[in-house]
Amino acid sequence: KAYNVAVVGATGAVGQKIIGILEREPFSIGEVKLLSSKRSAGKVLQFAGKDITVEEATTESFKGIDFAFFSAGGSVSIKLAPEAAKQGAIVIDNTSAFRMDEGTPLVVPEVNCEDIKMQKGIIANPNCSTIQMVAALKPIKEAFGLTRVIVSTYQAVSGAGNEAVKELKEQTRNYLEGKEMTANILPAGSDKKHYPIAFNALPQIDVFQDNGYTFEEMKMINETKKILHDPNLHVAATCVRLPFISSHAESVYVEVEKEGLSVADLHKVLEKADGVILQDNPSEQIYPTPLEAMSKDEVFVGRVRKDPDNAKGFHMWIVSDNLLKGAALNSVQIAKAMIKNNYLNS
Ligand code: 11C
Repeated sequence: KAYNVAVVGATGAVGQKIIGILEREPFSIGEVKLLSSKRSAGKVLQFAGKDITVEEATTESFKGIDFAFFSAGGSVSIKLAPEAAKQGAIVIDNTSAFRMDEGTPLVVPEVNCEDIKMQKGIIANPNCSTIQMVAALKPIKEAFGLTRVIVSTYQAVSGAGNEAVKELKEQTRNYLEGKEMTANILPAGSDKKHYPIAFNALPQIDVFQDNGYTFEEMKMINETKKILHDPNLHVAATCVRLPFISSHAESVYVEVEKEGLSVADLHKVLEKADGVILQDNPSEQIYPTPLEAMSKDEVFVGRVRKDPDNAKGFHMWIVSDNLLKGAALNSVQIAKAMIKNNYLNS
C-alpha cells in the first residue's frame, strides 16, 4: 500500500527535514500535501524532483491523508490536529500541545514503541533534547535500573527555528565587523527581553515557569518520566543555548540501581542499543561533537565516566542532530513503526 502524507509546517526547519526524510522513501508514499500558514502558502517546494505548491492548512486539508506530520507550532496543532485525526489521518505532532495528555502516546520508537497502540489519532513526538537523552537512558535503565538523572544541555540555535539561525549568522557577521549586534528572537521569541547568541551562552530556552525552571527544562523532566514509564525517576535539567547551528549536546549524570558497575558495563549496553553509536575513547580523543553529528541519524554517546564519589553514579555526553532524531526523523520513524508492526489497524 502507498500512504498519503501531509506535512504541516512544510516551509519550517523541521518540516523541511521531514520532506527530506520522506524523499528517502522510508515507506511507500502516494500523495504528498505540503501545508503551511497563509503567509507561506503559494511557495513552490520540491518533493522527489517534482514541484509542489504549498497550500494553506485548513480543516479541509486532510481528507484521504494517512499520516499528517505537524510542526507548525502548538496553536496550529491544537486547532487542526484533532480535525485531521477525525478525518482518519494519524497525526504525528512535533509540538508540545498534546505531549503530556494522558491518552496521547509520547513516542521514541527505540524506547517505547508499544505505547503507539493506545493512540486515538494523535501521537506526540517528544522534545528534541528529551529524545536523544532517553535513547541512551533506556538501555541503561533496562540493564541496571535508573534512579536519578541530572542533565545540562548545550543546545543548537536551529532548535529555535530558521529565523534564529539567521539571527546568529547576522550577529556573528556584525560582531566580526565591529558593528552592533541586535537580538530579536533568542532566548525566547515570546519573551520580553532578547540577548545576542553570537559569542555567548544563554541559560534560558523557552519561557520561565513559576518554579524557576524554563519550559524546555520542564519538558525534559516531564517527558522523560512519561516515556520511560517512571513517574518516580528523579530528573533535573538546566538547558542552555550556545552559538552553533545544529545538534544538541548534553552532559548527563545518571545514578543506577546496581552497584559496582564499570564504564565497560555501560559501554556494553550502549553499544548494543538501537539507534545509538558509542564514540568513547579518551586515549584517542574520540568523543561526539555537534558538528560531527550534524545530518546524521543516530544518537552519539561518549565521555562515559564513573562518579569518583558515588558507586552508582556515571557521567556521559550525548549528542544528536536536533532536527533529525530530535524531530523529523523520529516522527517518520513513528509512522514507519506503525506500518511495520501493523498498529494502523488496531
Ligand atoms: C529548542 N528544544 O531547542 C527546543 C525546540 O517542544 O518541540 C523544540 C521545541 C519542542 O529550542
